[in-house]
Amino acid sequence: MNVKGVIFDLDGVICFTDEYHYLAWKEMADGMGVYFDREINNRLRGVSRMASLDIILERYSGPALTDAEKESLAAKKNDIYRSLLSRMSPADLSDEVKLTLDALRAKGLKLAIGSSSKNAPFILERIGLAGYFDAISDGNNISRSKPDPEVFLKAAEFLGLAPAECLVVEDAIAGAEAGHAGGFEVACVGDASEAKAGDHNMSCFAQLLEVL
Ligand code: B16
Ligand code: MG
Repeated sequence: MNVKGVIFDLDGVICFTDEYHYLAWKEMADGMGVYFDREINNRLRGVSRMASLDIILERYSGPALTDAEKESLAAKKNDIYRSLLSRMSPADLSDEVKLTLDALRAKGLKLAIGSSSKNAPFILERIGLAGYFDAISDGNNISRSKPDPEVFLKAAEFLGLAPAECLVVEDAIAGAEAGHAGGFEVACVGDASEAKAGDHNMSCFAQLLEVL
């Protein structure tokens, strides 16, 4: 592989905010009497905020909600989520991830974030990685969510590289699909690796040093 850049998904790859997403959606769903559990939460991985709300509302049986009401529910969840995120600190960045990132950079690779999250800059700041990446493409600069490849295509563009020159690293099946749809080679960890959704299905993040 002639890789010049690596594009990392954020949640589930660089750090783990699943539990905070779960707690925030749970509080919102409980408030409206809608059943929500961790199994449903697993379906939200890599999925945009509004698409996540639609999945949660599959269990809702009240009067039809207007777009404004849905926006307000998503905003309520996001307020709870951000107050939980503010508890994060550089201790939430593992040594394995930080040392691997540093080693990839030392090989001369450009490093970018490709995340569906509109909270990506805040999360990076909390874990001590503000200003670390060469480019950030996130939920604030895209109009279509994974499995659409837009977020990764923008990340490659921001790096000044072609998709064929970049490796995408993902934990979600929708994210691996997005990478392939954009013409990227994909390395997976977590759920996506177990489902063998990547070209490289790794057992840990540090295995990237064997792939690259
Ligand atoms: P927000 P990633 C994704 O981040 C999360 O996996 C997903 O659960 C979340 O709904 C989505 O970001 C949007 O997040 O509400 O913060 O904009 O995995 O693409 O880094
Ligand atoms: Mg993810």
